[in-house]
Amino acid sequence: MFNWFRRQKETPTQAEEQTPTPEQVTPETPASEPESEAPKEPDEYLNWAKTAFKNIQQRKSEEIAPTPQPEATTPPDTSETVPEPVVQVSEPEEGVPAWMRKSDRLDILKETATETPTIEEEAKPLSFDDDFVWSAQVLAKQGRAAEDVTEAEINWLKRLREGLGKTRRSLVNQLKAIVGQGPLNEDAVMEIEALLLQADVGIEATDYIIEALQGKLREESLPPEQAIEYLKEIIREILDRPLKNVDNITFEPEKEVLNIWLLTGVNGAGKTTTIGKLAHMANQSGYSCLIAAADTFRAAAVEQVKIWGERSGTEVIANPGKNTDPAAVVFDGISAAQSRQVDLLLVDTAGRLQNKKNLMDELAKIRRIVDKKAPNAKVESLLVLDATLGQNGLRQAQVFSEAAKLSGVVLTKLDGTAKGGVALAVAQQLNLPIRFIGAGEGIEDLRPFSSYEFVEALLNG
Ligand SMILES: Nc1nc2c(ncn2[C@@H]2O[C@H](COP(=O)(O)OP(=O)(O)O)[C@@H](O)[C@H]2O)c(=O)[nH]1
Ligand SMILES: [Mg+2]
Repeated sequence: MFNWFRRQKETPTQAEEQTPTPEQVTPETPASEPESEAPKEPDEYLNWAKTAFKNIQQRKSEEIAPTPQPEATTPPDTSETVPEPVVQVSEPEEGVPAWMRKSDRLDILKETATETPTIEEEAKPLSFDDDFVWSAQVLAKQGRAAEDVTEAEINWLKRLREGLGKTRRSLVNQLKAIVGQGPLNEDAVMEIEALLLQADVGIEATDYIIEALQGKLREESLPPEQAIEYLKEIIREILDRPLKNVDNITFEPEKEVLNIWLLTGVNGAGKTTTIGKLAHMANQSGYSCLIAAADTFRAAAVEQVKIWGERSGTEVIANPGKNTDPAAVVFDGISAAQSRQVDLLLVDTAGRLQNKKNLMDELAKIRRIVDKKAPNAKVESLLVLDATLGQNGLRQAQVFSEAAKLSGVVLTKLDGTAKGGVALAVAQQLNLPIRFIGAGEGIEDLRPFSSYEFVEALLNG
C-alpha cells in the first residue's frame, strides 16, 4: 500500500507500528546529499526514469494477469446490474447558487457516482514521454528509489506540471533573461516585479523575493541557470516558513486518536470535492474515514457530499430533516466516529451565510461542539481556497481566518486558469501552510503539498 500522506510504500503492519520521527517526516526538501545510487547526470536520470517506467509496467501486468478486468469499452446493462443508489437525490432548491441550480455538474456526478469511480483514470495508458521523464526526475531528486515509484505519483506530477504550464512558460524564459545580467538595475527590478505580480504572487512576497535575489546577485554574479536555482530556493523558503509553527509537517492523520478536519471556505471553492478526494486518499493510504455533511443550508449540498461518499466508499453522516443545525450533524458525526474508532472525520461546512457575524458564529459553534465532545481529538481547520481567484481569494481568506482558527490551506483548481503564484501569497500574507493542492475534478486530483514539487512545476523547464 502506498501511504500518500507519508509518500512511501508500506505494509499495513508498518502503518500501525511506525511512529514517524521528525527526521522521517520532512520529505519536502530534496536530500541535500543524495544516496549513492541516486542519479546526478542527465543520462543517469534518463536511466532512472526508464527503470521506474519498466517497474510500473511490470507491476501493472502482474496486477492484471491473475484476474482479468472486464472490458471497459462495453458498459454493462445498468438497469439490471447497478444497485439502486442508497442516496435519495432531491432536486436543488430555489435560492441555491447558479452553478448548483443548473445542476449539469450534479447530474454528471450522479451518473458517474454509481459507476466504477476509477474508470477515467485507468483509461489513459502510461507512456514514456517528456512528462514522464520530468516527473521521474523530480522524484529521483528527492532521493526516491526507482523501484518504489507508482503510476499515481507520476500522474499527479504530470497534472501539476500541466496545471502550472502556462505560468511556467511565461515566467521562466523572461526571468532567465533578466537575472542572467548581473545585479538587478531598476528596469530589471520592475520587470521581475511585473512578472511576479501577474503570476498572483502578491506584493509582499514579490518584494521579499526581489530583495533576496538582489542581495545575492550583488554578492556574486550568477549564470541564468544558477540564478533561477537560487530563486527556487527563496520560493521554497517562503512556502515552508509557515510550517515552522506546526508540529505535524506531513499532515498525516495521527494513529490511535480521532482526527477531525473541518473544511471551510466560500461556496464553490471546492470544499465538498476536496472532502471526497481526501476521503479517497485516506482510504487508499490505510486510514478509516467518515464524513459529516454539515453544510445543511442547501439540500443539494448534502446530496453532493453523499455522492462523493459513494465515490470514495466512505460513509456520510447526514441529517435528512429540513433546517438541520450543522452543529447537530457534527455532534452525530463525532459520536459515530468515536463508536467506530475511525481515524479521520472530515467535516463539510457551509460557505456562505448572511453575513460575517453569522459565519463566525456558526463556525465557532461547530468548533465548540468539537472541543467539548472530542477533547482529545486532533483538530485541524482547513481553508479551501480557489486558486483561480488570485488576490480576491486572499481577501476572502482573511475573513475566514478571523472566523475560524485556521491551521492550513487547501489550494484548489490549479489545473485551470490559476497562475499558481497565489500559493506564495498565502504563505507570506496569511502565514498558513498549504496542506493539499487540487488540480482537477477527478477523485485522484488532490495530493499533499510539497514545496519542492510545486516549485519545480512552476520554474523547471
Ligand atoms: N478544475 C477543477 N475544478 C474543481 C477543483 N476542485 C473543485 N472543483 C470544482 O469546483 C466546483 C465547486 O466545488 P464544490 O466542491 O462543490 O465547492 P464547495 O461549494 O466549496 O463545496 C465543482 O464544479 C468542482 O468540480 C479542482 O481542483 N479543479
Ligand atoms: Mg459544498
